[in-house]
Parts: sequence; C-alpha cells; structure tokens
Amino acid sequence: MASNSNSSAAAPPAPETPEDQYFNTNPPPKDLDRHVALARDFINFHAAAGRPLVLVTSGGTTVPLEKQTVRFIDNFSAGTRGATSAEYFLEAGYAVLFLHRQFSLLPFSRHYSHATDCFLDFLREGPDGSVVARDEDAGKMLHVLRQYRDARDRNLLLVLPFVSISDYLHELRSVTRLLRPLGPQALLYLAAAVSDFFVPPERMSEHKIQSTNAVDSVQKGNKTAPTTTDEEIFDNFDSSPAVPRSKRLVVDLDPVPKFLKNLVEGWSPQGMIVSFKLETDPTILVHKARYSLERYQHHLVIGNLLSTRKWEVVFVAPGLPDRWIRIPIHKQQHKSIADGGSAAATPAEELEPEAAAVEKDEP
Ligand code: PAZ
Repeated sequence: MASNSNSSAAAPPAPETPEDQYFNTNPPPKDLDRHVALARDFINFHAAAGRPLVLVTSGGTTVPLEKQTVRFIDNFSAGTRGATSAEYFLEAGYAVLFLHRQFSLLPFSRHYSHATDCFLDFLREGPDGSVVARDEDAGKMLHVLRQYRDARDRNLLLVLPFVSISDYLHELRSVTRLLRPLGPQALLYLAAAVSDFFVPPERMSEHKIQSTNAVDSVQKGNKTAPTTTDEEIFDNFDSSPAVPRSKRLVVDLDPVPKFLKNLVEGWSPQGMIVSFKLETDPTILVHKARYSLERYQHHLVIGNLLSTRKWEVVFVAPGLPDRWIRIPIHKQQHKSIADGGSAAATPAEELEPEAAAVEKDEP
C-alpha cells in the first residue's frame, strides 16, 4: 500500500532570509538576554499603567576590525541629541528606553559630564569639609537632580548600552519586537549614528592586525627572535606610495543591511517611527531625507547637517512640506535645537545669512 508521504515527511526548512543570515552570522552582544529581560519588564510595567513608551537610540556605532577588538571605525555622535530628547520625552510623560553607545552622554548627567562641563567645576568645599554645589550653579543642579531622581524613583528610564553595529542591530531588533504589541502607543526615535559599512565576520581577523612580520616566525612554529629585517620594518617611518602594498592595511567593507525596512515591515509595523538623517552636503540633505521616508514608509525623518545640527533641523513627513526649525542666532550660545528650538518664532532675519537664504528658498 502506498504511504502518504505528505503527512509523514517534515516540512522543508524555510529558506534563510538575508535578515536571518545577518543575525545568524554576526554574534549577539553577550548581555542581550539580560537586556531583553530588563526591557520586557520595563515595557510590561508601563504598558499596564497605560503610559506611552519611547525607544530613543543615541550615539554612534563602531565597526570592529578585529574580533578581539583593538581597532575599530567609529561613527560621529556624542549622544547629545538622544540624551537631551530623552529628557523632553520624560517631561512629556513618556517612559524612555534609552539604547545608547556605551559611555556616550546620558539624560541628566549630560549636563555635568562633558569635557567642558566637568562636574568638579560645579562643586566647592563647604565650611565643615563637606562638598556642596557652587552658589551660582546650585539652582540648575537642584532642578536636574530632582528630575533625575523622579525618573529613577518612578522607573521611567531604562538605559541599555551598545558598542558595535552588530550589538546595536541585535538590541534594536529585540527591543522593537517587544514593543510590537503596543502598536502606535510605542514611539521609536532613532537618533543613533549608525554605520553604513562593516567587516563581515568571515573576513575579520581574530587577533590584533599586525603591522610588521615580527611574529611570522612564531606563528610558523619557529621560536627564533625577530631578524634585523623585522626591526628595520618596525622602525620604518616611510608612508610614501613606495611602501609595498603588503605592508598597508586595506580595509574592505560590506554594506550594512538596510534594517529600517525590516523594522518598519516586520519588527514593529505599527509603531510610530521617527528616524534621523545626518549629512554634510546641504544640497542633498532634504533629498536624502525624503528618499529615506519614501523608501522605508515611516512617519518622520529629521534631517540635520553636521556643521549646523545644534541650530537647525528639517522635518520631512509624508504629504507635508519640509519644515525647518531653527534657533535664532542670538540664542545659539545658550540653547541648542534639542533644548527646545521653536519653529514658529524664528524670523529669517534673525538667522545666519546662509540659513536665512535657505528659509526664503523654501516652497
Ligand atoms: O549625538 P549628537 O548630538 O552629537 O549628534 C546627533 C546626530 C547628528 C548623530 C543625530 O541628530 C543624527 O542625525 N542621527 C542619525 C545619523 C545618521 O544619519 O546615521
């Protein structure tokens, strides 16, 4: 009797998608499971209270050149935008999941942790040998301290660090999937500066990349000391094109998968998604922002230029004209955009000449 092969045979495994391939070959950060557990508890706690949640990403991702990483390529970002925005989201009643580059700026402590704002400069010795805030700084410090304590005591801020691009993508995927059941109650505010290129693991050196052949003999099992030639190479201060190619480090990078598409279509399809676009060339900023919006079908792209990011940003949203928000020039010393720039009260005359020209050119 013929057997029914369909009922007994196991279904063939689904083919590996490019997303699976990326996440299966690029190892997760060692703390991912712990971070996911913390994020799950945090999300459940606030969802039960009906509080809106925002995931803020902040800081730059690294691209390691070695598995045991000594050297890496970095992305520009101090974390100012993310840390400052997180404070405003807290003030607006959100619970904030703050996914940030390890050691970049954090909400509240950012006021006292920059090289130019070292916390020690805000303190003085009290009469009884205690440490107190300087009189002129005490008011602001007390305000920041109260906001910080309130966020901490009410469990309103969860801080999760990442370092490399693959750490970031693993963390982002896991956390946004947890936010998925919240639908549009979850806001994703993606201000991190994310690498566009990376070294895939199969091409990454395990150990520190060597700049001389001093260890070649050791690696080949020969325990003799380096030869004079090795020492000479070590001392060579010649970086001219005559230096043989074999002595140079040629870095070959692959494009990072366009994760925003996966995020919008799969990880958190109903979340409100705001992404940032950083450029250096003013002539392409708006075009790139609109391209990203149309390609990834999300809700808002905030464009900014490296040189003016603290004073002006452009909001690019579906079906709406581009909207510039600028800090008037006379206020720029005291405030940055992230500290509450205003769209309406910004007459063109108050801006720097180039900025005013841009505003007048708008449709
Ligand atoms: O962190 P920061 O305040 O120094 O800079 C903020 C920013 C420029 C990284 C951010 O506003 C941004 O544009 N993020 C997206 C960068 C990107 O295009 O990947």
